[in-house]
Amino acid sequence: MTNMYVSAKAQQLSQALSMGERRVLAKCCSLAESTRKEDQILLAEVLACVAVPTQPTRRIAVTGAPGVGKSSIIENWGASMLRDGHKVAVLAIDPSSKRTGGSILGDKTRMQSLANAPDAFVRPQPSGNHLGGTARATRLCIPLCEAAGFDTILVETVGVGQSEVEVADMVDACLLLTLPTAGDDVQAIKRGIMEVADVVAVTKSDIDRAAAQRAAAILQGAIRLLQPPSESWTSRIVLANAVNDHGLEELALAVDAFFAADRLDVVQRRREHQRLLWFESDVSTIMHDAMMRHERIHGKVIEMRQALHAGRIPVPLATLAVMEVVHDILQWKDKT
Ligand SMILES: Nc1nc2c(ncn2[C@@H]2O[C@H](COP(=O)(O)OP(=O)(O)OP(=O)(O)O)[C@@H](O)[C@H]2O)c(=O)[nH]1
Ligand SMILES: [Mg+2]
Repeated sequence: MTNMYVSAKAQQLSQALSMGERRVLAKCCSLAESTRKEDQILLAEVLACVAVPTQPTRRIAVTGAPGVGKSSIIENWGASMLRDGHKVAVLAIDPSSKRTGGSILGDKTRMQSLANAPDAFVRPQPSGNHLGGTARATRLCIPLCEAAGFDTILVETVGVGQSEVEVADMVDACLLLTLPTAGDDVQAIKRGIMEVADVVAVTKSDIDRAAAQRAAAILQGAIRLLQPPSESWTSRIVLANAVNDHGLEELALAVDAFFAADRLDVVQRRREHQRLLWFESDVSTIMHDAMMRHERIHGKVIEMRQALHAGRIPVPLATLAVMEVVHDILQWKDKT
């Protein structure tokens, strides 16, 4: 696929990775989180070497408001998948805390049995210093986990704003968890998550089953209104809880149906599209960074920001001023 030079170190790492060596997987995940150029090069080489998994893999986002029960469901559902012979990796994104911070440690203890199981891998994703930093690392960790033999990758993300939209573009299926309270349903619908949810689980159904059933009915109606009818998939609503595990089987069945053999080409096409989106987004990031490092462009942007702030200039004019500098510089480069 590629004729790039691959160092002996990258070959060693990719070999160890395909043997399923957990310490090497953890090391590669650290490379994915690193912003150092040498690390990024090494990781790109590793990913270029690893073989495509022979069995189809499943990439699933588990999303929902803070405290809705994501980690608890993952722990119990994960355990049942392990019993069925799956190998499960969990990438837990937490935008609110740093590597050593509060709720990540909470997650580790909440997902204790998964974290200790030989066929599971739990990796908290430290929040990046800049927006999109976490998404970048998670996106890279998914193929790393697959290379190490994990067939099911669960990405736990707190359902607040941007992280949800970003995560939908790196997984095959989105599982949305929601509480059985009317307020929460409306919130979920408003925030537009319903459009991308492939399976919706009403959580903590042990507390008030009747309320959970009512919430499920409301959500069913909302989905019919919000999602364009699709021949290939109609979103499913299930009840679930992590106390008596009632409903977990329906949840698992809904996800299994999403990944049924006759739908694998749909999943494959979605991944192809995502690869291009990933590339486009990386390209605009490097272009932007490179341009902003140029003294004249940077100076003009700062100048225009100040002018806008002071109300001295309308936005279109400020934009044109920056564009003029960019064009000038590119033309000048063309002539040399
Ligand atoms: N009654 C009941 N409580 C639950 C259930 N699932 C989770 N909880 C409790 O709800 C709290 C939050 O659960 P978590 O699994 O940590 O929720 P989360 O969505 O991962 O939370 P964050 O990662 O912090 O956003 C914990 O105190 C759990 O014990 C459930 O099905 N029933
Ligand atoms: Mg959690």
